[in-house]
Amino acid sequence: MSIKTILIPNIGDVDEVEVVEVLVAAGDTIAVEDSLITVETDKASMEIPSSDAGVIESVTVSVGDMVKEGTAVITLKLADAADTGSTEPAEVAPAAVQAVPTPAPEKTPAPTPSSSAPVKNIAGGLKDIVVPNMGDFDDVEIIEILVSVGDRVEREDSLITVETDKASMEIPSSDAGVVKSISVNIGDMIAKGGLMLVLEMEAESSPKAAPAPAKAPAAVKAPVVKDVPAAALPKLTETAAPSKASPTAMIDEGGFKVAYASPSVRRVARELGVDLIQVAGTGRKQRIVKEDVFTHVKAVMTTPPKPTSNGTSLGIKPMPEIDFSQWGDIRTEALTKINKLTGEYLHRSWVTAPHVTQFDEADITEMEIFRKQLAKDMEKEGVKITPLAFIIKAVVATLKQFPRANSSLDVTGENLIIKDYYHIGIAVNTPDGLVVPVIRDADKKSLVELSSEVRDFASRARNKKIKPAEMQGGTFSISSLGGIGGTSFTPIVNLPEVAILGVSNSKVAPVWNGTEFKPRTMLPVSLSYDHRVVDGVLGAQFTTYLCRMLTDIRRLLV
Ligand code: CAO
Repeated sequence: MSIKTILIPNIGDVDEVEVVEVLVAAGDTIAVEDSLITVETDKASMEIPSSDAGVIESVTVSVGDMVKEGTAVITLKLADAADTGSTEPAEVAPAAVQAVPTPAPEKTPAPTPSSSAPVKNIAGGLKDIVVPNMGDFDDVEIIEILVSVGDRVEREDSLITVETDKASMEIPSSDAGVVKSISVNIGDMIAKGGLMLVLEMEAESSPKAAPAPAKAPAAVKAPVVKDVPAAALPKLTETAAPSKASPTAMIDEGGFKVAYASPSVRRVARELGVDLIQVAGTGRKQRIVKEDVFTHVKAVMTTPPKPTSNGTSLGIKPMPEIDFSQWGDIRTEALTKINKLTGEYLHRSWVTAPHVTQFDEADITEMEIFRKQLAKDMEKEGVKITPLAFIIKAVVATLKQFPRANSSLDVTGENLIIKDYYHIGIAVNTPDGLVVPVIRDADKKSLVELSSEVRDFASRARNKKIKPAEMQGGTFSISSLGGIGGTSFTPIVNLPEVAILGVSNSKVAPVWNGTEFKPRTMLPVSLSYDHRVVDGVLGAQFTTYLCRMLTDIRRLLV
């Protein structure tokens, strides 16, 4: 098997160029045309491909080396079966370094003047600036536009950056003047003669073209890719002083950031959907190398999303699909629309608000004596008075005492919106699922009105007659399972409210009054709250006050 040294080919007018990336390593198997290194001046970068296929024996250049035509890049154990045993150095065939035009027929071609004359002078000092001869390229893609309308450009200032899959280069202006209009967009394909922009010339014939302040130091005027002989493309020009306007540096000029990366890195970034502006470059002069793109992707993939005030993704892995029929007979029932909506809301609340639940018991013995009497009276009127109406009244009194529990966090999570109205949501169980109609201005309603409204909502909810507007605007919710049973439960806060009261089944229990046990009717309540807004002390104060109101309902009149 023969060994071949791959040398830098003729790269045009340039004496020396800097190696900014080494794209291969000893032991790599490469094919003909695989890129070996990226070299760069301040205006253009290109990849040097291999003229042969084989396994790399050694890499003889490093990042930062200055190289020129004839410099050895690698030694290659040739894959070629015709083993001559030769160890002669071999220069890459000039054709091999020519950048391969990017095939992208779907891209919109940039406008090309039909005239064979490359430059058209327009009366009034306007001039079309077109793409000069770029050698073998039919069409190249525009990846950056370096000027804006109104910019003053000097002759040789870079106007756009074009890129093939092997090289990128800047196209300079043939004239000085002020940019009147730009005729191309990023992503356009452009060829020789393609109109880039229109310049208002600085000639005497154009009195309007007042001299504008120079926008960049002389360094940006370094000559770049000129009319390039087709035989040795892409041409690299002599390395000038570092250019502040170079698109290959990470710059922020007028709020416009441009990444500093070679064509192959840009290609990888495009394939992975990575915005190079977000990537930190670790190469020389903060150049972005392929590893930087991979590191960025890895970091994004492995960093859990930051918690947000609106409870978006937590990065939890989805449940795997399980075939339950493997363990027995199954039936599949579709969730109702209400089930699905409720599920979404409850899930969002559950993962967004840190929940704490405070439990307490209210002695409602006296309240129940009064309620039963009232219920009997109101029965004739067709109104059913349950404990819930009393609980709503007591809740409103407690919210007035602790306004923080009648609030919402704003979307930034930095402000509390405290409401001076008391709209109480009541969880209603229906055959299709849970709905929460809202009793407006509960503070202004009597026990009878509250009872009637709860009945009306419950009946309309179960007959699907509740309007969406009737379920909006709540400031606090109550979920009463008291008519069903249970000793206590932990309701989920109905965001953007900050607290919810769960009511369980009251029972007569022996209660120690200091001297003896007495049978008392005890109502279990549980207050779940958003701990971002309500702290433990407030939670306990809330339930204590609420229970006191329910124990002595005369206090509700105060
Ligand atoms: N303790 C003991 N008994 C209670 C009680 C309590 N805390 N609350 C109500 N009761 C009694 C009532 O007095 C009534 O008794 P009678 O039939 O002897 O008069 C009986 O239980 C049934 O009451 P109700 O449930 O019809 O009326 P309500 O005003 O208490 O509740 C409503 C109305 C609409 C809230 C209720 O019907 C309902 O749908 N509750 C379910 C709420 C829910 O699904 N919560 C869960 C949300 S999270 O999944």
